[in-house]
Amino acid sequence: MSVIQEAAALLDGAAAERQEVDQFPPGHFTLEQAYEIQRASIQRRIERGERHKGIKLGFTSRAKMIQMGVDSLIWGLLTDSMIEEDGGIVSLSRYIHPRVEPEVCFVTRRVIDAPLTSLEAVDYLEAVAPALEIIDSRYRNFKFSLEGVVADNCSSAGVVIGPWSRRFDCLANAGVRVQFDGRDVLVGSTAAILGHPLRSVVQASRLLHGAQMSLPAGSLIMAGGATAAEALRPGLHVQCRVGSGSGALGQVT
Ligand code: OOG
Ligand code: MG
Repeated sequence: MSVIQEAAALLDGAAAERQEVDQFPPGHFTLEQAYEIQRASIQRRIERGERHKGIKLGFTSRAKMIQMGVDSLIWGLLTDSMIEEDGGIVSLSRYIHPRVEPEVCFVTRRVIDAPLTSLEAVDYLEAVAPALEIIDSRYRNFKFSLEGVVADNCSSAGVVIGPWSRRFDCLANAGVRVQFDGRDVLVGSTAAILGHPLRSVVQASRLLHGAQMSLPAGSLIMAGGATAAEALRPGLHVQCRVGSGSGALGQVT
């Protein structure tokens, strides 16, 4: 087996078995190969019957870069099996050492197959929603290099999406608040996401173009965490609110 297929099988197996693995030695593969590993590992899920659902961006905020010690924008692929229900119960046994972080999610209304400008981005979007991402690195102790995390599909594991709306006007510098059992644990602003979450759509279009990929209409785009992530524990009630009052995008639980 090639380095690519071997790493893809290892990481896919780790996710499926909820078993953490050691990091690859430095220089084991390049960043370009890491994206190939990511695609090969998702291909294994597709062959098991999962469906492509869209993409996620990572390290679009300083808070996330600092927490994880990685300072480049990265992206990963979402499948339908990662979707958790808004207001539902998340079974932690599906994960290894899950953390949660506040995001916003877009759904596209047109195929994205060329780089977009910020002005064009909204035309390609059907709706936006407050969202929570559940990240779950397959690496031991949640520690990784840039190449390592990309190969591991950027720690993608779960996504919880709140109510959809076309309130794109609410996205500029909206307050983001995550509560665990009613107590604030993560507080920030949508402005932390590349200055404005719509820039994540612009970046997504560029990254897709660079990878010679397109995104069909109806795809999800997770904009990236607005704050650092916080570990999940059994029994927690987790709620995320984006915006407030007349500028509220809504909440997801
Ligand atoms: C990598 C994924 C980063 C984000 O929103 O910045 C990410 C990780 O932190 O494990 O999802
Ligand atoms: Mg994220």
